[in-house]
Amino acid sequence: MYNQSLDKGPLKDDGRDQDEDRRIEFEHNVLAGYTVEPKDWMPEGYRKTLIRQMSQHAHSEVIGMLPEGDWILRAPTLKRKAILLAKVQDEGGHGLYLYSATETLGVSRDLLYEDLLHGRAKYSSIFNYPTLSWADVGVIGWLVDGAAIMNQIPLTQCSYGPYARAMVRICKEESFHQRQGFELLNEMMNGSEKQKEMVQNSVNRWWWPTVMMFGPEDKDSVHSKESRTWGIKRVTNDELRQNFIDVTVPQAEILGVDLPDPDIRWNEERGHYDFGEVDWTEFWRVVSGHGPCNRDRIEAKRKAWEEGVWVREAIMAHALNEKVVDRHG
Ligand code: FAQ
Repeated sequence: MYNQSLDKGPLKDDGRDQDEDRRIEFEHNVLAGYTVEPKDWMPEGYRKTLIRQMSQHAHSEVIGMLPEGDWILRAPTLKRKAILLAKVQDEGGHGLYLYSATETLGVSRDLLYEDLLHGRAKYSSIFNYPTLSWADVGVIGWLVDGAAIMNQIPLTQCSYGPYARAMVRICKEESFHQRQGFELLNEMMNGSEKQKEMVQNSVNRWWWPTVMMFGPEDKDSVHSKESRTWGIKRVTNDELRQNFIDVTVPQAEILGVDLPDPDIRWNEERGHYDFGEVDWTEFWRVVSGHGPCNRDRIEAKRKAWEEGVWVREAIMAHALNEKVVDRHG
């Protein structure tokens, strides 16, 4: 909903800090459920937090194309190749919606991308792990897209309109990805012993990195408090992680795979599954650039950026030419 009170121009100077008055009113309106649009007044911290989170999210989508992209040429059948191509293409599309939505906050896509290529911007830790077998493609769909949806559904209710609207479309596509990943694994689990082993091995490698995707525990999350005050984050990292585990354990049972955590068991009192200790040292090692594939991921993107110069120049020349033709008939 467009909120006029967020866009009413300078406040009367009654001796109080104008920005402080505006911030209080802003937070009040956001809590009341108003949607903030690009031209509305917003606190600088809100704008910066959104640029940080939305650009990290966009980078995650485009870096996320790489691990699965490695399997396009090796897909076992034409049908699987077509599905995988479409999925990777969807992820590129998600990156584009998210870069566009971030640009509405007054920052250029080129600048954001430069930050990624120079290691100044983060992207999701999960994409720094290698895809070693075909089963990894199914496990990324089932677990990684499953975790992404769990995190992104509350973002459809985010206070910033362009981000919330991008999330609606992205969630629809991600949920299709999650189901096709599950279907691929289900087929393998009904196949040969070797296929079943591949799936189990893949689940063993991807389970903990997926549980880490939701970010640090709430007690160590630096941005959660402000993000929740501003209606950016609606659900905490730990709540999302718990929800993900609660929905995924029964799915693993249906597939017939074991999750590599001996502490997972139903807790009647809490109404949730208990689970084991996350290795936060590994998480921070990967986030700080020392995961198995961090260097390769950035190198692949840098190479694509450099080799794509002529494409960007051609597109620009074509666009300018169209403009000249438009102007002169
Ligand atoms: N990886 O204070 P918090 C996908 C950083 S999309 C790396 O809790 P916040 C689609 C965090 O940035 C997956 N860094 O932070 C797909 C912060 O560092 P900073 C991406 C992480 O923002 C599927 C510091 O730790 N999804 O998978 C991670 O309040 C399949 C402290 O953390 C999104 O980006 C991490 N996992 O909460 C594609 C969703 N976690 O910035 C291909 C939007 C935390 O101060 C195939 N983002 N950090 O330097 C969010 O919801 C939030 O940003 C969180 C983190 C929940 C990720």
